[in-house]
Amino acid sequence: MAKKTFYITTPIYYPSDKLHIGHSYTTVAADAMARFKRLTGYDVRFLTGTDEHGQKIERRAKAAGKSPQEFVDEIVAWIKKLWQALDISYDDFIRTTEERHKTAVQKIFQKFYEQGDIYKSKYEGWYCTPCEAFWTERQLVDGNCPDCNRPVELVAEESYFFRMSKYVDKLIEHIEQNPDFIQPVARKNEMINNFLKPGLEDLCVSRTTFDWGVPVPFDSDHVIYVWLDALSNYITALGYGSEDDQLFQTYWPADVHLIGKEIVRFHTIYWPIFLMALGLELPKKVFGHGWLLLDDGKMSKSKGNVVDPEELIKRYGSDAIRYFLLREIPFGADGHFSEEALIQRINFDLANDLGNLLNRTLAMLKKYFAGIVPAPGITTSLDEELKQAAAALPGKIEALMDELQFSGALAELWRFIARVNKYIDEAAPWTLAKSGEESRLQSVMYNLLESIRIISVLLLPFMPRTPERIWRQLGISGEIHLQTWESILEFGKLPAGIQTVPGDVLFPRLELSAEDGTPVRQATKKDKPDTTKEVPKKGEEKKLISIDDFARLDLRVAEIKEAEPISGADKLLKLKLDVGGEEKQVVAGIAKHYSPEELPGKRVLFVANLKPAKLRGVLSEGMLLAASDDAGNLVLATTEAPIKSGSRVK
Ligand code: ME8
Repeated sequence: MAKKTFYITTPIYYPSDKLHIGHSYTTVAADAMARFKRLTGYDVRFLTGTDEHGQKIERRAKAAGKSPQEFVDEIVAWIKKLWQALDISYDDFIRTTEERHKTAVQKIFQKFYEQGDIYKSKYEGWYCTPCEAFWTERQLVDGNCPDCNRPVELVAEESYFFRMSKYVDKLIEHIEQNPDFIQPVARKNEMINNFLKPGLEDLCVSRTTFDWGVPVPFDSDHVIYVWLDALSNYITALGYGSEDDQLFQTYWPADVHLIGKEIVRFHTIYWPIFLMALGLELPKKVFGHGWLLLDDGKMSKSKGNVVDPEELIKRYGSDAIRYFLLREIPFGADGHFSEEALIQRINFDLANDLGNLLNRTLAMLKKYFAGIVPAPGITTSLDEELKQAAAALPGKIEALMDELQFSGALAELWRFIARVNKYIDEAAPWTLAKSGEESRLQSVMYNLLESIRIISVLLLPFMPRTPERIWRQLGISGEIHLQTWESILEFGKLPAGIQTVPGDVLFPRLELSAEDGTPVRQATKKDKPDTTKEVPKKGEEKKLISIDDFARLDLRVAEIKEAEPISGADKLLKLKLDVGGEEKQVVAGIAKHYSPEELPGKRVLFVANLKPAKLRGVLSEGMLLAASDDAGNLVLATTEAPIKSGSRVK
């Protein structure tokens, strides 16, 4: 039987500038969906590309001193590299400057003209060049573009017009009869109430005041309006209007056009009307997602490194970026992007929940079964509950993905990861090992490994690189049949007897460095799980730190040179220290225990790599170590015998 098809598209991007991380949002989401559908057995076609014509690009090229073609070629090459770095698995990349597209667009225009949908007249009105959109006086907001709020230009030129009004009633009927067509629902209501019900004006579909576009086939003074040109990409890329339209026959209508909310109008009004005029079916769904915002507003490339996708991928890796984009914001809503939020997701979700689960499990397996997957033994109701949760998971995730709820799907997967982590604590393998309950221990370890395998397969659409790293450690890297959707529908497909290979931590914990905002790894590769150590008992893990953690402290001997009170702060003293010839200033909460006079000359222990901070407006460049007891006594930590200031304390 032929596979079911699934055709998904992103918008085609303007190569007017390098893209920022917000642009990657649509494409990452579309890629996750395409991968999910491939995983679940669909014959997928995933299209993306670039929207290269129009006044905006022509002006940018001119400003850069390049021909438009030269200008777009460079940016398009950069965009393709970016998609590669983000593991975007598109099947086709269409450029509107390609012959296959231009010829088909001209045929479409010709057909409209011949059937009387297009007529020639004169356009007088407003034009927003950044949005490439026409507006009437009535639609402007404070004289600016209602979409992007930027100034508009008055345009008066001879144009061809498309008779939109002819199709309005049919479109309203279609939207009302197909509740899934425009998603989320709020956007559907906006289209009907704000644009369709008030009546549609005919649309200007050609321009004469610049050249960078597809020429109108029968009137070379005109180029085709860039949105008519661009929207057609969804069918020209399938060979519509060419001799070989096999792909079009196979994949049209699209299952979903994924787009940002500001271009919903073009995709749910103009595009369906053009399709109706061509006598073609409409896409099944148009989903308008929200925007990724910065704390100080809308994203733009001018905001620098924080939004530069290349830089972010270099710092954090593409899987972490993809995870953040898909997990952080419910698809449809606006959300905020910040590096702090990204690092939190990496530390909590990826390093703690997921990475730790793998490390703990493999460390225990090494200790109890020499790293070899055991056959399950005695089963309890605790195991049954875990297996049921695992069995229900693929179905739940599929339902959420069908609603394009990426964040919900990941939340569901992470609920299961939390469940498995809790299972470790509940089943307490270390207790089973101590009391010699071998058969029970086998079951627990097996269930953990099989759960991790299920998790890894479900991660594939979202984070395409991480599963392979997990499979290598599980020892199933080449075992394709253990990496499929079918293999996770039933619990227990992981064969016993496999030798696991514990490796690097999946996601080292990170923190933002104070100086330039670049992330610092808190853990290093050397933190590979040390499987020779006792597995800590429940509750103990959090209290212990490794020698590497301790080594991150820069402790020094310092000599107090001066001390003085801080006015208005009766607990604080301002101290001047000598640390191996370097002067440091510290604010210390010791005024109740030491008078300023008795301090100079004391050699104390000083934390030299603490982030500087201001206390009561006074700069403090570190911290003194002191001991205090429950009775409220406090003494400074000093060296047992005199030693040079600046000496390292280890
Ligand atoms: O609109 N957050 O191209 P484009 C989320 N060429 N999404 C964002 C975003 C942000 N901060 N900034 C941009 C065009 N996007 C047309 C499309 S389709 C026939 C023609 C999304 O390069 C935006 O919503 O301006 C849109 O979906 C996509 O990036 C491309 O934007």
